[in-house]
Amino acid sequence: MEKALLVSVQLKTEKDSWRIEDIASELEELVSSAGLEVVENVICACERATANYFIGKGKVEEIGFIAQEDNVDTVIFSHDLSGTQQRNLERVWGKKTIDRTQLILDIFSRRAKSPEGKMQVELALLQYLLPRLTGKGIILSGLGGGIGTRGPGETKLEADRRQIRKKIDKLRADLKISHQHRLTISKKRKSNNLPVVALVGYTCAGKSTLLNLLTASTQPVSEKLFTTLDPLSKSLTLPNGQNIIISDTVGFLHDLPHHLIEAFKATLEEVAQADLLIHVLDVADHRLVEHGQAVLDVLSELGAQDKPMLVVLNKIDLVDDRSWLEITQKDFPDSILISAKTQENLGLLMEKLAEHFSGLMVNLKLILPHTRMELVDFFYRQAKVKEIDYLEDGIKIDLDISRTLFNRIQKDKDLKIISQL
Ligand SMILES: Nc1nc2c(ncn2[C@@H]2O[C@H](COP(=O)(O)OP(=O)(O)OP(=O)(O)O)[C@@H](O)[C@H]2O)c(=O)[nH]1
Ligand SMILES: [Mg+2]
Repeated sequence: MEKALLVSVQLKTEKDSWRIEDIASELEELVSSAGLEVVENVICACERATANYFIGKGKVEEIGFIAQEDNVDTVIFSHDLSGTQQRNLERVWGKKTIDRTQLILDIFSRRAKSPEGKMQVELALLQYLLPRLTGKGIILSGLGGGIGTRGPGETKLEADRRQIRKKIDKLRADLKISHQHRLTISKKRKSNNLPVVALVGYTCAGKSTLLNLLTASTQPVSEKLFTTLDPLSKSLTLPNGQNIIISDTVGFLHDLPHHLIEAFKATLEEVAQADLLIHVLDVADHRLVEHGQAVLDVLSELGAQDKPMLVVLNKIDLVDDRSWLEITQKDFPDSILISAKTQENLGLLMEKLAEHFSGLMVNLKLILPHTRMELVDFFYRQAKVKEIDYLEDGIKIDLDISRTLFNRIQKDKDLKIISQL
């Protein structure tokens, strides 16, 4: 297993509400999720970043010594490094040195399965690399063919930049096409008039576990960060008979690299288009409040900060002190406590969802001719049939149906509506 030495930096000049211990522990989780072994995590408090090495000379020496002693393969920084800083540190230490953004990009590129996911990661990676090119040759492994030949009079650096910009443009154009395709699908869905609920939240909060439970799906889940990259939508029938679409998306993170959010905007369209967001939080994590804020920050970047939101405090099975749970719940207005693992309060969540959408439902009592059995089937599938009587002169049905579906069928001349509430 590749051995990693972590450098978690706290800059006095930086306005970040996160405690250094939390920044350090999250970096460890990221590194383990990337499949590396953490041998040591050095915490550095610095006045400000230096141009040459990011951290002070003394620290550079100390870390170099530890890196040799522990025989580490890679040094990983909690902060982004410039190309110069990265090269200087690699030269002094003789070790591969990367930053948090590169680490996250690496995790994403390993996890990306769909063609769209892969293109998005590649776009983010190239945008990260572009300002860091030096002309001395940067290894663009796995980027499909590397960098092409130079035109007359061009320096190597210019040629590299030109090639990368070309590739970025091509990726953007290709992503636009797949985005269009996605929009067509979601328009189709909208024409079915089903409300869309998007699961959002910090990575590892339990979004996919909850989706699996609610819709009997088999979306992969794991304790590693960023398990889900590709969105998945499923249908779900609420207790009031309302059918909805529920979708799972990529998890968020504190200080998520901007390029990555940009590149994933198309996938995150599900979130921007949703009628309701379910914000899933891991109530057993002591960084709960910070996680919640990080999610709200990403939602603002997506322009989805004002969407109706239901806060779900998940993993209550991991908290023994129930009174602490009640106190925590008060910090999140309108939240509910659940466990996607033990299924505690799952019914309550379903009721809350039904309540949210109940304004969209209408109760009908009607009579249908016996020749319209397919409509009875339709009601069983798309609405909630409360009572049905097969009478001599027709089929009498009492049902709750969504207002949008009702609008679609109400002009049917075979329908005799007795009452509508
Ligand atoms: N104890 C406990 N564990 C849970 C619960 N819900 C989810 N987990 C675990 O938490 C880990 C993360 O769950 P996921 O469903 O993969 O989380 P996610 O939010 O989809 O994560 P990303 O896809 O990375 O964004 C897994 O190991 C789950 O088994 C819960 O209610 N209780
Ligand atoms: Mg997931």
